[in-house]
Amino acid sequence: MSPEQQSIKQLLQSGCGEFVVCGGARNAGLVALLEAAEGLQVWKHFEERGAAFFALGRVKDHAQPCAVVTTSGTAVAECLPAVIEAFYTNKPLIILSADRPAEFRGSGAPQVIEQEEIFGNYAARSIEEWDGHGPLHLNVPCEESEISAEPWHAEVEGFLAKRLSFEVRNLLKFFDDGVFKGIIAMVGGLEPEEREDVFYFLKDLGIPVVADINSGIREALGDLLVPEQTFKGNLPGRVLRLGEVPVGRLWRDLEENPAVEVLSVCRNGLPGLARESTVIHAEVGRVIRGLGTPDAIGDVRDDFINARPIWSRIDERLEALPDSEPGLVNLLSVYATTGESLFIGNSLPIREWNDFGQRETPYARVFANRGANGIDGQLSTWLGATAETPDSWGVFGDLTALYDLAAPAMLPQVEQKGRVLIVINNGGGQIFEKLPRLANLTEEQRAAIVQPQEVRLQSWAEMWGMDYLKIESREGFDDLEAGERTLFVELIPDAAQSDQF
Ligand SMILES: Cc1ncc(C[n+]2csc(CCOP(=O)(O)OP(=O)(O)O)c2C)c(N)n1
Repeated sequence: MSPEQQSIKQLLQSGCGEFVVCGGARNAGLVALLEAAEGLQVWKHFEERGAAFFALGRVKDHAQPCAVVTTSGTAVAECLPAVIEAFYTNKPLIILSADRPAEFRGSGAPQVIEQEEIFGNYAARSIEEWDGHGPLHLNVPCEESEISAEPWHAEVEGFLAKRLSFEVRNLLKFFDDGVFKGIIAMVGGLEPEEREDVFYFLKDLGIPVVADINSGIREALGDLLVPEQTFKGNLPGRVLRLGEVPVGRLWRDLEENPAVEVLSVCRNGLPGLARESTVIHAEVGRVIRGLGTPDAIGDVRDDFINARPIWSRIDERLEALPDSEPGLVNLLSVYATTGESLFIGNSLPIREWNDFGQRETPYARVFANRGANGIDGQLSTWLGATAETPDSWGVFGDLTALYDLAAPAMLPQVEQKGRVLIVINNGGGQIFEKLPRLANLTEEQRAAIVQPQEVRLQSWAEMWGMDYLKIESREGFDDLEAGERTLFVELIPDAAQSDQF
């Protein structure tokens, strides 16, 4: 058996039946083998960075491993950002890279780089070392031999991730140690299979909840949901964090307030804070199921009552400034409920959705990439995560979209019916305008960070065959109707209203 056949066999045995191939001369044998196989899903892309993010999206969609197949050289290095994202979110993303045979190493021969340990601590380096959760890198030395194109039948075996251990004792203790100074839950991104358990658990506890849009439960929480502004200058004694690190300001404030006790239950086992706190490293749903039905705690500090006037002030302002960025995001959040899935790309839209999005109707499926907070590869991940889902909505900032301009190359291979790609074009990285630290900088200094831009995105839509709609006000939404092709919506908020808001 050739090294190519050997590596593919190993992947099939570990449950990987899906591949994103980026062709080259060195990996031609691997690509040809995969193309000739029956029973595998094979996607094609020319750009390895996007391909790796697309593969990560596939993992998010069906919770099975997916492999990117690259040629040798810098092609392998292009996968690093997606590998890092997969590492911090514990996703089985596999990089199958073709390498020159061992004797070429260090020779400086064409397209020979040090590939063996290129992903450092971010990826396991053999099937034996891999626990089935995070990234895996298989580097395959390939000879320049004959390429066989014989059809063959691929048998994919069941994916058996080796489960992580978990602990419920710490969680029980956290509640038993007294909650008289107030306890709240902060819920970051959750996996789809964790959502129901977390939702009923929080309902039983009855404590105030600050929930991110990518938790998937924000709109279902009803009165338990409080705006994070409730806790400005009024921090609770304890915070129970479930899932990924929450996106908003409140989590950052906890860094400077070590008196607030924080317990995190999360899949990557990382505290998300540089100061002391406690972590339970586990799948959130499993720990919660292990607890059984908890006793109700409720709101011990009137936080629910304090939340009401804040919600109504927000609603008043949304009405008064309808064409501001929050105003348009609010209306977008209503339209997006008609979709089958929602992906939100970068920090500012997530924060705006948390604070200003509608609070009544849950979304069918919600995704985001929040492992390493990169603005790279976001469109590619979205297309991978929703490749088979009609009526998928994706929301991105303008710089985030500009970062992944080649992503629509995958459109002909994915479901396009009812697909809506929204770019909030506010002319640069507006999240930086919100940072108090930057308020005192000169115009030039600020511009160097915000990176203002005036790119016209209509021609990008044309280039990739997408339908185009520009929306600059609430009324503009009347024309929003998705069709057979992807609809690209350029959402341009009124800058003056946004400032006023
Ligand atoms: C790969 C990468 N480079 C740089 C950053 C730093 N960064 C965070 S947000 C941001 C700006 C995003 O701008 P845009 O997509 O226009 O969204 P907006 O903030 O305007 O909503 C940048 C550059 C990052 N997170 N990831």
